Amino acid sequence: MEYIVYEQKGQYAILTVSREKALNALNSAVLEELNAALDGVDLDEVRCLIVTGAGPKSFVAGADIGEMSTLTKAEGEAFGKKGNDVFRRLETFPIPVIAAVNGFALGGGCELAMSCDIRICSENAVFGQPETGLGITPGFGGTQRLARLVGPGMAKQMIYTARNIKAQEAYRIGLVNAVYPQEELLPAAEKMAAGIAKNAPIAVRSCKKAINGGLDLSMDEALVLEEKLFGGCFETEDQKYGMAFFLDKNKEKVKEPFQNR
Ligand code: DAK
Repeated sequence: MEYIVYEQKGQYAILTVSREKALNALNSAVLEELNAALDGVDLDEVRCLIVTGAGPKSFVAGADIGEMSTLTKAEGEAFGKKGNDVFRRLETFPIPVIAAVNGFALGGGCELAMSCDIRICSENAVFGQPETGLGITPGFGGTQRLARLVGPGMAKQMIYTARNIKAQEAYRIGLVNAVYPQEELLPAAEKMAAGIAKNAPIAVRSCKKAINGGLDLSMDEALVLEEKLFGGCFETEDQKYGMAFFLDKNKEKVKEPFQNR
């Protein structure tokens, strides 16, 4: 692959958008490679995925403005669909995805981060949806995911004004969970990924399904969804082992890793 670097590190993996000379902007090739990289994730082994950008300056500075500038209406829709499909795939990917936002996350970059389950960022990170300043709407889910994450009032302000916000403001409005010095960002993401990977994988995946699925349902329907996913855990060996370990009074015993079964 030319624009995506994928590295598996035991039970988690790091996917890096690597088109540094264009601040990792998303052209069609990057989007296609991102999709192909997701095809290649070994879901039997990998329990958490980190998405980041190459270099110290930018996570992803948006969709490629050069490529977009000459699109027709039909081509614009096709480009939007290509991005939406891969971002939706990431959002519904079976395992948790952490965005380690290491700099600019503008337009499609902010939308990529919002498609991940969890966002953390570096102190130099900048978030924004500058599309209205370019004569377009956000096209990779920004109008929908930003409103769900930070509330409609703040999302509308950011989108209508096309004003960028810095890391601390992103933290204040709940767009990111934590802010780190640049050099501590990836280690923090890896520590979080390893912590997630230690927990029972089927339970973690079920939690992702329950949270994501439940947000689109009424509370009554969402609780039924949770009950079903909760019930399903009792057919797993990991549940039997996890609870038996807790109940075992032998304090010397060391907890075995969960088996994903
Ligand atoms: N696209 C293409 N190239 C980009 C880019 C981008 N989004 N962002 C940066 N680059 C390139 C620059 O052109 C420059 O290339 P060279 O001139 O060196 O060849 C290189 O990266 C370095 O950028 P700068 O020289 O500008 O670096 P600075 O530090 O001065 O500025 C910046 C950094 C991030 C503030 C600035 O580059 C910037 O403002 N970039 C554009 C940010 C932006 O507006 N992003 C949002 C793009 S709009 C849709 C589908 C998708 C979308 C919308 C609709 N539908 C189908 C409906 C998505 C839209 C977007 O993402």
